[in-house]
Amino acid sequence: MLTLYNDRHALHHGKLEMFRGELVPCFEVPARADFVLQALNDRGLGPVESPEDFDDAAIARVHAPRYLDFLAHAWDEWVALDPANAQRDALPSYWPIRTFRSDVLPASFPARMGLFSYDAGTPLTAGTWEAARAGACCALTAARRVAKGERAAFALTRPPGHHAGLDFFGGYCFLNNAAIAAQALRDAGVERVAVLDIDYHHGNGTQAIFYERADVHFSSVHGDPHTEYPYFLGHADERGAGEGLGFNRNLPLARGIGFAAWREALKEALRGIAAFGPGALVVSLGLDTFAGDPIAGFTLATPDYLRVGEDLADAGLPTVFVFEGGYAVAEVGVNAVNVLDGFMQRAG
Ligand code: Q9C
Ligand code: ZN
Repeated sequence: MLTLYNDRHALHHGKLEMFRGELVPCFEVPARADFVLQALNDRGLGPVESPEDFDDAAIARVHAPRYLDFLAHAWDEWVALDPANAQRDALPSYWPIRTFRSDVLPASFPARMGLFSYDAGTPLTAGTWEAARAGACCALTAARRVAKGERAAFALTRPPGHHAGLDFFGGYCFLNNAAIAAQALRDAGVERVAVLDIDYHHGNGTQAIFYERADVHFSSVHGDPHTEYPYFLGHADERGAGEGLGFNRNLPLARGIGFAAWREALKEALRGIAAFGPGALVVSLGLDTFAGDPIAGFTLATPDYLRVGEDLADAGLPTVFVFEGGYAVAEVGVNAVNVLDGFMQRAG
């Protein structure tokens, strides 16, 4: 399978995230993508190519201008607060929750960190903008190649994207690569695009971006938000709104379930996607459904990912894969490549 590899991903390298009252080492580390690239090479599942460059307009099809402007300058503003900040990552501490205003842009940088985020687990670092921007270009290149007739393409990039919304970061995500790819497919003339999110965590950002639209269907199989991150979105009764009513589908599953139950939910999601009749599919490929994942709760095993790839190929759609979560670092490469390998073997 054609892979587009963002070789600038390691410019985003968070040190610490807030977890249960203390700062702990980040789970979302550069080695994750390195292991996937290694596994691709080991399997001989090439070619691996460099992304093309795109201007900000393609990214601004999904994200708000004031948010992109904030991200582009955030690190410089952080260091301007205190030169010693160059040695530590920026994390938010103040959020405009219900009853506060979010229409007035604060002059204070810490206030804007909160305005444009929703958790304290997503450090912003010196190279975050460059890495994330190159990641969006990676997803855009994958979408362009699929729009031009490639059966499938894999955007291998980090930081991940599916928790990032129109104007917020969180869940280790800054730019929503899957949403950017889906919008690019629409803009290339594909009338209906489906996004299927199989990361352990609900893709709240992607859902929100397309929630009122009938041209992009979003389906997600994930840990039940009653107990699992991101907690405040991803319930089964979220079906879309306005023109988008009926084009959003959540299949939350209890923590601890195994592959058989998970696969039934995947097949149910694929039936809904088939009924939608899309011209292309974007897969938010999280591998944190793996039994060994340190921050998630499903129990998929490494060979199961071959079956996942086969099921996705059976949808018969031009497909863009976008790398999302998966924190069992030593296994994430083989698990990801099993999906892609299973897909290509089935697709022929
Ligand atoms: N200390 C993605 O998989 N924190 N994001 C959970 C762990 C947030 C996951 C608690 C998890 C975000 C792309
Ligand atoms: Zn995840």
